[in-house]
Amino acid sequence: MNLAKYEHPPETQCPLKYASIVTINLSEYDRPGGKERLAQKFKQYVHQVGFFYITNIGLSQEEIDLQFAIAKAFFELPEEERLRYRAPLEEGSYNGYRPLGALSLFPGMQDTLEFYSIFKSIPQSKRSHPDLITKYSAEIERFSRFMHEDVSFKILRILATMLELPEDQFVDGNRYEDECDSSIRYMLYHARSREENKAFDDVYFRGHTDKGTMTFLFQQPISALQVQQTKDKDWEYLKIPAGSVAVNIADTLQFLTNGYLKSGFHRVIAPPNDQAHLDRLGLLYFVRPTDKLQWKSLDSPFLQKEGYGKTTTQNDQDVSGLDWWRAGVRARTGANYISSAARTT
Ligand SMILES: O=C(O)CCC(=O)C(=O)O
Ligand SMILES: [Fe+2]
Repeated sequence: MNLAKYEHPPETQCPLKYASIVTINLSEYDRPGGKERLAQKFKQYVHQVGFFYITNIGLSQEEIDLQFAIAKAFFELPEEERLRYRAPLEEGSYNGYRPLGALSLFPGMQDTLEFYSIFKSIPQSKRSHPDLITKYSAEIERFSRFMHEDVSFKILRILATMLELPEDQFVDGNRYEDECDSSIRYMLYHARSREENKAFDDVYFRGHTDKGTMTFLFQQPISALQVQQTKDKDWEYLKIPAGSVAVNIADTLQFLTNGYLKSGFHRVIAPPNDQAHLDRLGLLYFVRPTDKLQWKSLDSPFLQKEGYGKTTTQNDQDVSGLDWWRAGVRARTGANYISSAARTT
């Protein structure tokens, strides 16, 4: 069976308040002096706000849409088959399928989304997959390696350059061959009726920051993802058109830089009226810290100059980034997201 070309649903016609955030042309990186120029741009824009867009990342629209097509086909598999590949969530790992209703959004009200995570193609993360995924394993591996070693490493090197840290400071804690829970994620939000949305207070995914290193969110015509750029600002929608990818700085980078980099606060709510009946398919790539990353924050002349130098070892821990990450997932298995302790995911 060959997959049909994935057709993205039409954008909403409803007037919405979209966030104005900076776009970084990643092809600039490969030009002479490009990394340094981008580091200057990041200094201006990326310090206060945990979100930005990137363009010209180096993957074709066909390659990206193939991932959407695989995602769509995965969620069309019978539930019984999807459940056969359930992730060991209780051990703190998302490697595989997270079924519908894994978390409660309100007491007794389970979430209405499901996702399938495909970890890096390394021996430590090997697991069985449905035939559909196995059939496309070469394309999936190429996508995952490219997002990880090309796109995310460019950004990690730009950030390290900006922070006056060794260029590979962040890359070394996120190497492809080291163990971590970085993954492609295919994600499906099930449409809910007006009454259900009311009962859920329109929430699909509570306001949170991501716990990893950074997250990439691909084209998403169904407007439901909102960001809060800074604490004093209102929620605003993100518009992620074809050709752009939204990047979300996550908790690990915030921790390592003593809060200089901000982990983006975001949530997913019910789509506007003209899209409310549509299931929402998502494609994401999560970069998460490895077993080589030491959970100790950093210091640099730049961070000191900016007032974010390291002044305490109080928040450091004798754990790896991987262990820190998994402890977080274990702690929230089945958790009620109503608890303010669960503001990260
Ligand atoms: O579906 C989205 O647009 C965002 C999902 C998200 O925030 C997450 O999975 O952490
Ligand atoms: Fe998130």
